[in-house]
Parts: sequence; structure tokens; C-alpha cells
Amino acid sequence: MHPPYLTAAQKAFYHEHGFVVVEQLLSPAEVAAYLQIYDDFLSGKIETGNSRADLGAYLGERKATENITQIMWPSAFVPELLSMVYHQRALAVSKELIGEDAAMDFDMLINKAPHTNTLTPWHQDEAYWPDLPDKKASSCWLALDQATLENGCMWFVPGSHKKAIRPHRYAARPGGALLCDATEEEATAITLEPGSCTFHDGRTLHYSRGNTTPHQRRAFIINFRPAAMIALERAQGFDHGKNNAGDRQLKNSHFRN
Ligand SMILES: O=C(O)CCC(=O)C(=O)O
Repeated sequence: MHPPYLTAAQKAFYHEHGFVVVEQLLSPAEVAAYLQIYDDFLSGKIETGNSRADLGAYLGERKATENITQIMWPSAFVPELLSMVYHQRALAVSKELIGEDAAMDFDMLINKAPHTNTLTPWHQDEAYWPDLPDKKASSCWLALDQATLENGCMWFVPGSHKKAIRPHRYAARPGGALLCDATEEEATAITLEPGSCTFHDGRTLHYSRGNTTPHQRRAFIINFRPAAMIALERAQGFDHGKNNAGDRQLKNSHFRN
């Protein structure tokens, strides 16, 4: 693929609905290269310490693996990722969506291991972040496996990015996953082939079902926002857990415990 990556119709769809699908951002060969790195993260060959956590810890501890494996900042552990095709292309798409000043705020891996059957609670990403004057933000969710209803593809609530943010609360314990009230009836499920992805707005309401299949559901996520807003976050000491893995979220005006 070469820039520009998006048609005018795709850009219009993103702004109207709060998300858009981009097919085959990565080729099958590129996906294979990312899966090797991804599996080194999952196996622990690449050590990630307390940057690795269980996003599904609200269900209690699981022995063999996390309910939902979340690894923050893979590019801090493998800096080569930053110059590889996914980061480059996702940044280019984000610039087309939210403006030339878009820059990477953070990246993360979220895997649902076989038969873990743990849903990602309904939420809006903005609920995890400090209140910023410019709320433009775009998150790329790249499927490295086929994403299906059975293994936990993403569901988005169209138009939710244009409405007030819903009140969020902790799914279980303080510091863990946030959740708000929403239903599948409001939402659209997006199944994806490996190498395809979605971009969603920071306020777009989303969720995914659990993985009931015997296969992994590996997703690689990169979030982008205007460089000046990243600087403002960092000035407040907020870096999505890069230097302080415990500090992944701040209380903001959307949070109700
Ligand atoms: O992968 C998932 O299940 C959830 C991902 C998510 O919430 C996000 O990318 O914002």
C-alpha cells in the first residue's frame, strides 16, 4: 500500500461514524514478521515486567495465561518496531484522519488466548486519559489473526464519538479495566482478515466478546493524537504507563467509581 491510504469516502465514514476499516494495511508476509515478534512477547522471550497485565483481571486470576493479555509499549522494548511498516503506515493514515500534526502517543498488544472467553468491557478510550483541550485521537486496531465474532472482534457504536462521553467505573478493582453501560444492539461488529485494521476515534464506544476458539486473537494497537497534546499529557506526568506501569489512567471528569 502507498499513501494516500484512504479514499474520501473512508475519511467521511470515519468522521460520520467514529471508526473506519482499512483492508490489508499489511501484506501476509508482513503479518508473518509481526507475529514472530508478537509471540516473543507472549512467550516472555521479550521480558516486559509490569508493562504486562491482565485486562480481564476483573474475572479473577487465571493460571496458564491472563484472561486478556495486555502489554503496554511494545516499541519501548523493541524500538525497531517504530521504523517498521505498521507504525509508519498507521501514522500516515492517522494524519489523513486527524491532521498532519498526528504523532504516536502509545502502542500496546492485546491478546485473547484460546478459550479464555473474557470480554473487553464497553468503554470509550477517552475515559482512560486526562482531559485535553484538543480531543482528536485515532486508534489503530490491527488484526494479526482473523478477527471473528467467536474470538473477539471489535464492536463499535456508530456516532458515539459525537455524543457526550458516558460515565465510566472500574469493572472490578481500582486501576483495572474501566466500563460503561452499552449493548451490542447499539453496535456494529467488525470482522477482519489478518493485516486489516480499524481506526477509531478516542470517544467511540467499543467492546469485544471473549475468545471461545482454540486459536489466539492477537491485536496490535497504536494510538495517535496531535503532538502538542502528547506534550501536554507528558507535562502532567501521564505517559500511558511507559515509565510508571502502575499509572495507566488518571481520574478525569468521566470517571465515577
Ligand atoms: O482488543 C480488545 O479487545 C480491546 C481493544 C481496545 O479496547 C482498544 O484498542 O481501544
